[in-house]
Formats: sequence, structure tokens, C-alpha cells
Amino acid sequence: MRQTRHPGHGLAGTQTQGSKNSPDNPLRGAAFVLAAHRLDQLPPDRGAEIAFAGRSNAGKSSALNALAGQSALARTSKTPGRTQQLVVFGLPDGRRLVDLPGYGYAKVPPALREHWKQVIDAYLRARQSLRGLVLIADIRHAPTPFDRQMLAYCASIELPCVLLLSKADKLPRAQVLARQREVDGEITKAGVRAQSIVFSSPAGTGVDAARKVVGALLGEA
Ligand SMILES: Nc1nc2c(ncn2[C@@H]2O[C@H](COP(=O)(O)OP(=O)(O)O)[C@@H](O)[C@H]2O)c(=O)[nH]1
Ligand SMILES: [Mg+2]
Repeated sequence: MRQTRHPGHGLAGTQTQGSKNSPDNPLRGAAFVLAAHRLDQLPPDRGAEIAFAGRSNAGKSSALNALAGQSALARTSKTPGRTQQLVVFGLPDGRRLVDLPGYGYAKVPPALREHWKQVIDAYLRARQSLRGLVLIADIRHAPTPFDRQMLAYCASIELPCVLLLSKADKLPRAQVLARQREVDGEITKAGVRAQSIVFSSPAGTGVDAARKVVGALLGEA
């Protein structure tokens, strides 16, 4: 498989450059609020928030940073599986972005993995202010059982989902499009209100599109 680190390589036509300080960015001005180990430590369940989920190392923190237009809002890591908290970021108007713990990293003990799976399930089920889920998946890999579970889960609670196919800069365009078709098939099968967006944090691919969708979901009463 051919791989490249050159931003935007092979993505001509799908690339949208996310600008860092765009006044149009609905997610501009996000700031850290708190990190919660338990659901009862979260801010009061009012207003609107969007949750971010994904397999460890899928590029979730990088995506959050790209969407917020900040390079160091969420910590990014080359050592996956360490963030085991719900991290809440607030927008200037009080709406929130919630970074859920990464799941599926092999080195996390099974009991702990199960614990966080239950916390995420409980959060998605109970949180009234939750307006949508951003699911981040590495475009180089086929959807995992957990990705499928998350899609099915969103379908069952009628929660809109935005699927960011991350690290698109690492695949040639033909493979990017083939994977997106495959994923769109999964979305249709799951019967979920979801859309996939080809995404690359370093190249800026899909950043503006994702900001628009997330901003619209946050704005829905
Ligand atoms: N080439 C490329 N690398 C990425 C992208 N997103 C994340 N990474 C890298 O993948 C690793 C994990 O990213 P991180 O955002 O910490 O993943 P998380 O565990 O899901 O939060 C880091 O080394 C990032 O620099 C992307 O879109 N393109
Ligand atoms: Mg992370």
C-alpha cells in the first residue's frame, strides 16, 4: 500500500483547508472546562453539547484541535490509550464539546475497557443535552465492531452522527473514495442519521465541512 505524508496528496477536489482563526468557525474559542472520571462530575445537563468518540489513536484529539482551530486544545499523543476521562470544552456561548475516552486499545486491561464502555454507553443514553456524536475512524482500516456498535447505537437512540474518516492524507485518493463508499454502505445498513466526511487534520481536509455539520447540530434546539 502506498502511503504519503504530504498534506493533501491525492486528495485534489476533496480538500478544504480549515483556517485556524476563521471568524466563521462555529467552534471557535473553545476552552477546557473540566475532566470527569464519572458522569456525575459533568457540567449540568443543560444547553447543547457534541461528543467525540473513536478508537484510541484514530486521531480524535487531532480532529478536535483542527475543528476548534487550536493546535493544543486536546492533547494529541503517540502513546495511545492513556486518556481515560471525559474532557469537556466550552464554547464562548456555553455550548460544549465532550471528548470521550478512547476505546479499544489493546494494552488497556479488559476490566478497565469494559468500565469505560459502560460509562460511554451510560453517557450516550442519559445525556439530555447531547445533540450528536462525532465518530473518528482511521480511514486506512475497515470499520471495527465498535464503530458498527456506535452507529447502531446512534440509530437506536436517534442521535445524529458525523463520521470523520481521519488520516486521509495517508491513502491515495482511489482508496480514500473506496473506503468512503464502504463506510457509507455501513451507514445505510445501520439506518442511522449519519454522514461521512473524508478528513485529515494536518492537511485540513474536511475541516470546514465538519465544522459546519457540528455547528448545525449544536444549534438545533
Ligand atoms: N497523517 C496524519 N496523522 C494523524 C492524523 N490525525 C492524527 N494523526 C496522528 O495520529 C496519532 C494519534 O493522534 P491523536 O489525535 O492523539 O489520536 P487519539 O488517540 O484518537 O486522540 C498522532 O501521532 C497524530 O499526530 C491525520 O489526519 N493525519
Ligand atoms: Mg486523544
